[in-house]
Amino acid sequence: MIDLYYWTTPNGHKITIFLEEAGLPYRLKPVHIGRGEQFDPAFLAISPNNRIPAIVDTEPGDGADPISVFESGAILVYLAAKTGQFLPRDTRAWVEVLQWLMWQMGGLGPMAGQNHHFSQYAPEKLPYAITRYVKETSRLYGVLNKRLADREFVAGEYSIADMASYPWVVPFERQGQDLNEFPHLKRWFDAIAARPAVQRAYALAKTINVKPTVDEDAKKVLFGQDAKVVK
Ligand SMILES: N[C@@H](CCC(=O)N[C@@H](CS)C(=O)NCC(=O)O)C(=O)O
Repeated sequence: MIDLYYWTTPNGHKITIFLEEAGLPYRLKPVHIGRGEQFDPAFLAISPNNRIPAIVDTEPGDGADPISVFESGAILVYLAAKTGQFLPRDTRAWVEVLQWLMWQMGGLGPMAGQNHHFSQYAPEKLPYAITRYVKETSRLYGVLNKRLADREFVAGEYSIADMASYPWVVPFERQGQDLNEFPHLKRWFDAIAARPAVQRAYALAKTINVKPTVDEDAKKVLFGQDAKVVK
């Protein structure tokens, strides 16, 4: 069984998409990050970076102790290895998927996250910061659009690279982006959105939370963290 420590955010959706696609049994363990549940010592023992998602695989297959994994990219790789799905074994196909997964983890996710922060949440409207991250998001959408011009999915067959990127494109309007400017990306986005497993993952999120995670109370919890929060 996979215990998924989860909230209804893009990095959380990546993992419910995988689990729904693979049909792997799992239990959701909601961690309300707007209320500070990510600082619970029991959660920090699993996820030392005080972020969701994290998983505990209670039956790792080797008969030994449960395995816990944090960082959404590492979780996707772990689950792909466990199930033999969505990450090919052949070296060339494997590295193709991994490099696009890392591109999402190091680029699209963090840049779109900063975009959300400065465009919507920062108490001051800082034009330099907003412009920087809206433009960087646009550049990254451009990279993905070009990549998708002559292929159906990001890297070979539908893979964990697609599952990682899709949830970060869902809030495109909040990121100041117009998908019509990126026709190949839009075609891919619509195809992923139509997948039954993806629809189940997003429907499941609605059973956990339908309110915006970042309300005024949550801002006090989420922003301005320093080393004290993990002591
Ligand atoms: N690189 C991490 C980022 C995870 C992350 O930023 N998670 C956010 C929600 S999407 C979170 O848990 N935030 C809690 C906090 O900021 O305290 C991953 O991909 O797993």
